[in-house]
Amino acid sequence: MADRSRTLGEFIIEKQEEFKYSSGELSRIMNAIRLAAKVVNYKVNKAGLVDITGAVGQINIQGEDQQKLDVYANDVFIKTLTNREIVCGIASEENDDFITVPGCDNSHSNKYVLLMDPLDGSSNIDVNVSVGTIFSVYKRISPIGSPVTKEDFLQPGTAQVAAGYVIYGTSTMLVYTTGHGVNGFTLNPAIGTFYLSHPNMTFAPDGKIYSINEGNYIHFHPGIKNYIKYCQSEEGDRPYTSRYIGSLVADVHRNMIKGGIYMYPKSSKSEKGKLRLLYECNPMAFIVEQAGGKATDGVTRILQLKPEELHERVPFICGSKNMVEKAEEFIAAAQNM
Ligand code: AHM
Ligand code: MG
Repeated sequence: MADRSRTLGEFIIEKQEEFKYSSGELSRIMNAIRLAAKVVNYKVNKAGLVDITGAVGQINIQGEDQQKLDVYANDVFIKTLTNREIVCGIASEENDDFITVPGCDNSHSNKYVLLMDPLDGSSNIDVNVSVGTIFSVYKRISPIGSPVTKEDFLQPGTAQVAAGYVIYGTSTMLVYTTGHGVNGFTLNPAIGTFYLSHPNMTFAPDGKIYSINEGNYIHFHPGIKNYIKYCQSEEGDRPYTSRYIGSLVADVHRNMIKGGIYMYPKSSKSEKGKLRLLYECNPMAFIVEQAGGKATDGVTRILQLKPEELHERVPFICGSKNMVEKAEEFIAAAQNM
């Protein structure tokens, strides 16, 4: 049963007490994300009302510079985290290079770096479809008190300390894990408070939904084509139905609640798929695994991939365990042909 009386703020404090030697740093990061999410949510909800969806650099009617919402969200998350000096570095899908938080080499001794996609699926904003923020947190590997290095950000997903997403949908939710299961909080917009609405979220081992951009079918490799045909075939009374929003957070969130598989595989057009390992795949894979699901590039577990570049892309398949394993079987069979 959902415990609707518990707020996210209370939950963060309770969980901190469970970690024996916790310094409260991770709790402060979660609190900053909670705050930034509310600011972005406010703007996303107004997107249809004010002329904010224009291109960067355009001047609006008040003579102010217009900002695209993804740029706005990026600024909000970066400023919220840097002003509070609670991380030592940030890497964002919106920035070419990582950011060193001022003071991390002298005035503060923070140990975490944060990676994020501040507004994923932003091409959906103009048509009033759900978008999301995705984040993940790692402990730096370079010495505390020195400037952060690229290696702090290029850690495998297994090293994540926390990961989560915010979905700006029919209601706004913050879903996150610190490696002890997945919990979801829904924002009550009237009072600006997130409440624990989805405790212990889990992927059913089987599901009915497959989510993939079938417009790319002709470019898919045989294993994926065969898996799609398997899902569509009536043989064995297969129950599958297709749902694809084109917004990773929304597609995975729906599949986690209802059971299903999400796929952005490689294709002859893009051998590495589309999604970014560090900002999209690793955090979603951590959440999916913590909810009992599976996440793979088709062959290898996503969380075990060793990142080489900040913005690298990987094929991504995640969701209900048995469905992902079936897709992997088709991929392996086609490779051995
Ligand atoms: P973005 O980071 O530029 O927003 O792209 C990521 C998005 C995902 O949210 C979504 O699953 C995918 O791109 C959809 O891509 P496509 O339109 O090729 O199906
Ligand atoms: Mg993205």
